[in-house]
Amino acid sequence: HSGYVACLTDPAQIECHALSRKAYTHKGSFGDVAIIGAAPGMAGAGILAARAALFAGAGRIFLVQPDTELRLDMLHPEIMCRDARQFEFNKQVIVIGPGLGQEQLAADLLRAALQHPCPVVIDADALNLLATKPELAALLQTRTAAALLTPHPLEAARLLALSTEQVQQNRAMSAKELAQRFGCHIILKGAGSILCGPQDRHYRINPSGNPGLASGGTGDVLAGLCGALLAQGMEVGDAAAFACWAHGAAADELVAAGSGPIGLHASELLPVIRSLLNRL
Ligand code: NPW
Ligand code: AMP
Ligand code: MG
Repeated sequence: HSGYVACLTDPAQIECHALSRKAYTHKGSFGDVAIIGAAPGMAGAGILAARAALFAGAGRIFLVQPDTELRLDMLHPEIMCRDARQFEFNKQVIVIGPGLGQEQLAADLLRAALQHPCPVVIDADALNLLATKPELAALLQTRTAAALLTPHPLEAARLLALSTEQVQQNRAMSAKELAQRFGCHIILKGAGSILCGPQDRHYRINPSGNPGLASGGTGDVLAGLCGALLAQGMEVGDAAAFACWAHGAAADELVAAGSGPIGLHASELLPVIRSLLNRL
């Protein structure tokens, strides 16, 4: 595509020294992540994103909900569940969208997140809100802090006002168009996820992963993982590439162990992702 060059992600070439831990560190050294989502009926999406941030090493994790359907993740009480109406944005990396819904409060939360001067990961319903609310898209375009958009092909199609087929026919150009239009880093998900940044002359193809990932909740795990890597200080392009690689590699390990592709589910990725990060 006119000098737009493809390369496969090589995990060995991704700068991830930010993840190594020195003796005199504390939870403040590994960043705060606020997951904004988990509306009634889709609490699981927010929980999966929050758990992914926990298993990927973020210092503190908040799960910020439009309605406090959930007061506590009983399996992971480390996660602090908060009511969005009372939540104060501080220095957290924000992951917004998993199970967020598209009500007025969700749009207000996205506006507040876009005005927050810290890295933001925009997924799921937050992408759907961007596709329907031009004022929010304009706010994203004027932001200076890092932003990472993680659409699946239908979410990308909504953002580009195309059909899913049109996006899939030219995935690399679709990702590039999104990166340039919004001035953001993009992960266009699906088999062989495509990654690119707004200034990039190349795009990356993620080589890991398999059809075991084709089940509800795996994208929510990816969003939380991206948030945790950003909170630990990785540069946004590296965080996106490394998150995609580790997410797919975890699925590949599960399949090799006989736990998929049939029946592989999002929760199972979490301890395997943790193990991969600790084996770096
Ligand atoms: P089809 O069926 O082929 O026409 P939506 P969502 C397409 C939350 N969740 N290649 C495909 O379309 C999310 O976080 C909650 C081609 C598919 O049916 C969101 O907030 C969960 N097409 C909300 O639900 C677990 C592809 O997109 C359609 C494709 C809605 O999100 C589930 C789905 O897109 C979920 O995460 C590909 N690779 N990938 C929970 N446990 O609480 C996707 N498509 O309509 O935007 O719905 O992604 O489920
Ligand atoms: P979402 O649709 O938001 O739940 O995200 C699904 C996740 O699973 C993304 O990271 C996709 O790249 C990944 N995924 C889905 N289907 C496949 C597949 N057939 N091969 C590899 N990865 C997949
Ligand atoms: Mg999703």
